[in-house]
Amino acid sequence: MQSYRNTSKKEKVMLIGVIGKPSSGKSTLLNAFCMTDVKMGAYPFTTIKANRGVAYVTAECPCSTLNESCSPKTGKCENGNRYIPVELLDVPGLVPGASEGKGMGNQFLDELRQADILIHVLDVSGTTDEEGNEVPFYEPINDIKWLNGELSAWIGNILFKGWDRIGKKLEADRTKLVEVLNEKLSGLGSTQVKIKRALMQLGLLDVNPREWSNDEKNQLTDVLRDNLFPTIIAANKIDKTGATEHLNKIIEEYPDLKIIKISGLAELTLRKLDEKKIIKYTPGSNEFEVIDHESKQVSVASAIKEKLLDVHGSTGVKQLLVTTIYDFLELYAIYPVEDTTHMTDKDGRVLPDVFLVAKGTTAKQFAGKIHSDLADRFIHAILANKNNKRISANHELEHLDVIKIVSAVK
Ligand SMILES: Nc1nc2c(ncn2[C@@H]2O[C@H](COP(=O)(O)OP(=O)(O)O)[C@@H](O)[C@H]2O)c(=O)[nH]1
Ligand SMILES: [Mg+2]
Repeated sequence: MQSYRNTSKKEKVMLIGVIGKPSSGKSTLLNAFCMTDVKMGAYPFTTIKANRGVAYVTAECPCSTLNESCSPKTGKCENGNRYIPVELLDVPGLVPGASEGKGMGNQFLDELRQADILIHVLDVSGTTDEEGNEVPFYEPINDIKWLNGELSAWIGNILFKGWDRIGKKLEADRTKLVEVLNEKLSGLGSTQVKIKRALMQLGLLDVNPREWSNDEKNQLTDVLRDNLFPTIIAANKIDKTGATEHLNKIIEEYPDLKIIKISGLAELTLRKLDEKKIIKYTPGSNEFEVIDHESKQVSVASAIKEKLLDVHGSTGVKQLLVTTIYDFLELYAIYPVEDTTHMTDKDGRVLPDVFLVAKGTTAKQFAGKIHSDLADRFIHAILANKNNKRISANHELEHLDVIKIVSAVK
């Protein structure tokens, strides 16, 4: 019997695509997200590539139950809070007509393929039109409608390309329906389960595909869009006059949307003032401490406090990330170790790794994420945070579990 010897395989970092019309505030939000008060680990300070950045979502660190501090390979641990990296992708150039090649067209849509989830940065101030031009009045709810329409059109173009020919083939052999549709959308992260679920939801599984109406085809692309590209709305520029009224209208019309109100600019400004040691600001907080009372910029921070923090409770930016990861994606933070007593890897490093995995992930599936063959040789696992309880392959892991996988010798 042998337990796994290392956890060095680089875990797949969650990728969040940040979309929205020009001037909605994508780059500002990305900058705010990716500014941290400590320069950390393996990642450079702000953006990795021109339009990519790393932000950190926090989780309780089990090291607080030990007498020793941990040594994270990525991120950091502060006051018992582990900072887990997630990647952000700023996707510019989305305008009405993008699915037909307008703006940056399909080039931008293609960038989205890699994203696990989308954040739609929506300018709820109502002062920029759909192309980002300043206007006296604009209804932000329109942006949700046309943007969803563009994503659907893009998916529909892929799905129904060459449909006449495919429809004929499928008519001859209907058992291939799910497989064929899945193949078409495999580049967008589809699975047969997702396709089948969408077809069942619309009652299309048993209908001859050649007889699907245009309405039914549109419904299918809409359902697939929501499945393949789950989206959370960041109602941005909430600091501006009139923004709350626009936001309320949106919530009334779309009560099921996931919306978080934010001010990316206020967050970026506070983080910059913190970096300059003018104030001490903790992201997510509704207040800050003034350090340099002489600085003229204190008045900028005070205005943000009065107009935003006191009214809305925070800038919303930290909450946006936390909600996206834990409530919306329902991810759990899992810590793999080798030695359950000391919670270390084979080199004696305390809690070096943490993985964000989907709720429902079993011990064996988790083993597969560490080493491709570890799942095959899986015998059982041990939960260091639960009195070394022994668990079997199908045991579903819980948030903050500390797990040792025990596997057969190769
Ligand atoms: N008042 C206010 N302005 C913002 C906010 N976020 C971004 N902006 C401004 O909106 C403009 C466009 O922002 P930018 O991040 O470049 O938008 P992008 O084109 O979506 O990347 C800039 O002038 C920003 O300062 C916000 O939360 N409040
Ligand atoms: Mg930009």
